[in-house]
Amino acid sequence: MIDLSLYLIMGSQDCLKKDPVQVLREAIEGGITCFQFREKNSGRSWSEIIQLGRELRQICREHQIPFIVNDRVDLGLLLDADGIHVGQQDFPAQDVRKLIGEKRILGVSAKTPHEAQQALQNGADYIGVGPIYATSSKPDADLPKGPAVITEIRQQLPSLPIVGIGGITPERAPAVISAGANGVSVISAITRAPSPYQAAQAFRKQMAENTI
Ligand code: FQP
Ligand code: MG
Repeated sequence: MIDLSLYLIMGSQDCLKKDPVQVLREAIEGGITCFQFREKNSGRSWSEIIQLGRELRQICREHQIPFIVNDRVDLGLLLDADGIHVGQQDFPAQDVRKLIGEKRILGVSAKTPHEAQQALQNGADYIGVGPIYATSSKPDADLPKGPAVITEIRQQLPSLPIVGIGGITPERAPAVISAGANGVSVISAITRAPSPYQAAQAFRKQMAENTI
């Protein structure tokens, strides 16, 4: 399995005035281990999204960072992504698996142990569980659940890779890992930081020093 320990999710809508290409470069330099391209309500045209996707894909390839595409199987296949991430309202996981084959990674969002179990049955390679804390990056997010939901899922599914998502900061990351997650997924904490490089480094440092 891929290294999910510090999983950056980003689209141009998350970068304010910064260039997403630059944010990704800095984040990779700072130590992210996985990347998801999630373009949502950015106002960009499809041809602009595809062009940006190609650039980000290339950077990930150069640095051997897994490149996952959010929601869109067509975009993911076009960009030769390493994987696709879908939520409960998206294309059904088992159908995504049929479209992407066995070699590409399938990530599925799960909010409860039941959804986690279903995701595994439907072919998920990992699940994203959240929101753990309150988030500003996703206006339609549910209420925060706290790290305990990860522990609950971990008890039922001992070997399923889990990444926590939603409002995770460097300071909160150790609690998410200690609850049983393999990694943390972040948007704002890196994309909106004055230095995405330093923000990614801060995550690495906190997780190295405060988890066993
Ligand atoms: N977990 C992860 C990951 N990535 C995500 N994009 C989500 C959860 C959320 O469909 P979804 O997925 O509920 O919302 P959206 O499409 O707006 O992102 F595990 F990869 F961290
Ligand atoms: Mg989705």
